[in-house]
Amino acid sequence: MSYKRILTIQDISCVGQCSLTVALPILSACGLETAILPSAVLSNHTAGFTGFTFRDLTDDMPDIEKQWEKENLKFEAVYTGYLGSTKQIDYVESIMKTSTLPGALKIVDPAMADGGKLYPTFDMEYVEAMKKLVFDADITLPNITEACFLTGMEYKEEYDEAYIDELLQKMTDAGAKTVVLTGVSFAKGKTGVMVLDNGKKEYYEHDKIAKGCHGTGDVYASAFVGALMEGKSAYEAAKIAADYTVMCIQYTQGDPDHWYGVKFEPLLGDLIQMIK
Ligand code: PXL
Repeated sequence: MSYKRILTIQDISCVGQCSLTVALPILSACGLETAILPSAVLSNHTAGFTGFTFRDLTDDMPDIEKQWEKENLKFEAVYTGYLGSTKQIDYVESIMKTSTLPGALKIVDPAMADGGKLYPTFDMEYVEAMKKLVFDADITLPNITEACFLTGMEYKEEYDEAYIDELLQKMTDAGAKTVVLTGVSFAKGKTGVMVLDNGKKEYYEHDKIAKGCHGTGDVYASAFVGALMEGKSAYEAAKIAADYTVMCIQYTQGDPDHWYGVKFEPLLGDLIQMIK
């Protein structure tokens, strides 16, 4: 079995089962040496708690990058999620150049919006900066809201396949390579993922279990990256990640105290089985 070293850059939400507290265990369970670069430290995520603390770690990044350069530390892939600031995006772009091995994969989850709205810490300046990162990446995993912000297309709750095709076309025109568009639903009670890879479009549909479960975007993206790095194609990885995320939502459902994230840890063994 290959043993790969990946870097993931996203926030530490101390409580809330999202970003690094999800990515690190999932990527490690998939067999990857996982280095982390925290973009910010929050007391908890920003969706649904009464407030949150936020320590931006942007200014630490250039020194971390210099130190890694001095040690000649290089990664076979970089996977980014929720970032701390607009300025940070420039630093992340630089790290993607200086800290990668030749042929390293750049995987960008824009992680900035959902349900037609930006998350509370972001504005349009951030969206503009994020465009560079997304359209320069090898693979990006936006949800429909994020793809709309990135392309300027109108966000719709109800749509048909022509709308999704236009969204994918606009992403491609702007420079996107492989696009894994999440939360694409054509039928009541169903949702799925549309994968555009090497000009080929494939859709994987599954049951829609609950509305807007927190942290599932990060569970999905992390499982996708884990499966991809273990040699699956983008479509296979998208399917595995969808099946795993659905299992996690099902496992969490019915526990009203667990509204802030999904119980993904007890099902890591199932994810590993799906990948092997
Ligand atoms: O899951 C995305 C995410 C990551 N990090 C923080 C968030 C969110 C979503 O709200 O608030 C801090």
